[in-house]
Amino acid sequence: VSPGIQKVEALDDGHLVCVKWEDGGESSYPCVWLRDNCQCPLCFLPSAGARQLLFEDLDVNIVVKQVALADRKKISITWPDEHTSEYEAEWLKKRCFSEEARAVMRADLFLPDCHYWGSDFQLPVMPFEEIMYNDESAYKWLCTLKKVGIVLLTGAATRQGELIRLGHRIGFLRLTFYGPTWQVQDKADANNVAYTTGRLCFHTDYPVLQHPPGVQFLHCIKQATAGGESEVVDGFHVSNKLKKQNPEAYQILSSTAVDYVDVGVDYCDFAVHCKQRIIDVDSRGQAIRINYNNATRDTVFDIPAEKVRPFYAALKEFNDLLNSAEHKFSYKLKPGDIVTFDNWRVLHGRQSYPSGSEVTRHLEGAYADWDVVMSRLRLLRKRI
Ligand code: OGA
Ligand code: NM2
Ligand code: ZN
Ligand code: ZN
Repeated sequence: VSPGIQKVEALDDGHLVCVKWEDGGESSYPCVWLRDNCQCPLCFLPSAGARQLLFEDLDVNIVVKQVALADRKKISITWPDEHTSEYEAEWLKKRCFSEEARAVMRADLFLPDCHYWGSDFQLPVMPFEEIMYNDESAYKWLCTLKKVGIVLLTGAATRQGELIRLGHRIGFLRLTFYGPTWQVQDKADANNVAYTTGRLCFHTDYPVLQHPPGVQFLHCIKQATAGGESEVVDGFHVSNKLKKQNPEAYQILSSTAVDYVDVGVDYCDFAVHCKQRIIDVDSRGQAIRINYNNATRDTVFDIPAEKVRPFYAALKEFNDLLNSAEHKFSYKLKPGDIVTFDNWRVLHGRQSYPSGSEVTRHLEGAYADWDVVMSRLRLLRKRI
């Protein structure tokens, strides 16, 4: 509950409205923003929670004509054209432009809090059915997935279809050229290296897509007796280490556009090409997405020849760090396990396993977008 308003006044020749709170704090709101965000039924469509006011109809140099305290919990503004707007104290408080208030809002919306881990890590485990039926458990699952990057769900049935159910639980799955869900098993004429019995070194899935899937689910239906163990590593943690230990390698990997390719037939025929930086960074140079699959890295490499060796040297530094004993965590999926992880952050791999005449190992996989997962997380938080 926000404090009441003690006083409101226009400043800066009417370009700014200053609110003095009863708790002693102060917030300033630019008038152009206030007019833009008028909540009246002409300017705002409450059923859509969306602005109806057209940008064309906004005067970006607008000033207030009059500002008044309607009551301790509301201010009202009259604009030069006599349009009036009201703003609730709580609504204003939430939208305060101070650095601290914005940091609170940002954290609340996007949960940027990130717990790094290495080989000594305790893999978070939760029962699958519990997250399916209990909202608090589902909320905890998604919060941990966001913060830690990986959660193991246990006790699912050992048949196909459990990931479809999980998809309904969050909203919907991400369809790709490998289908709504896909079967990781040894296949004749495999259209992907994942569909062999071979070892997969650390990778993120599908960097060949412009917007790689944010979240991955792997449901173990059948596990190989020997081999087939899983490995994971915290790509953000390792990227940070690389940045400290070898800034030049970090610079190369976070700036070089690497070509990826995937051509074949599965759900339908496809010829996908994309350029991605292996370490994608934000404006402050912080890693925000790892795009690395050695199998789909193209033979075409669209960089000048003299940059090729330095690139390989940089990638070797990164790959070595990913595989160092202090960073990687190993485990073996059991039938009924579903590993859920952040495919933008956590790199995964598997050991090879013997091939047989029958299927000796079978995982069902699926993807979801972070938008869908975060949406469900926020709704669950509101509900519980
Ligand atoms: C994949 C994959 C892991 C495994 O299919 O992309 O990484 O354990 N599979 O088979
Ligand atoms: N599969 C597992 O980038 C990739 O090709 C990842 C995708 C085949 C759906 C593998
Ligand atoms: Zn209005
Ligand atoms: Zn994979």
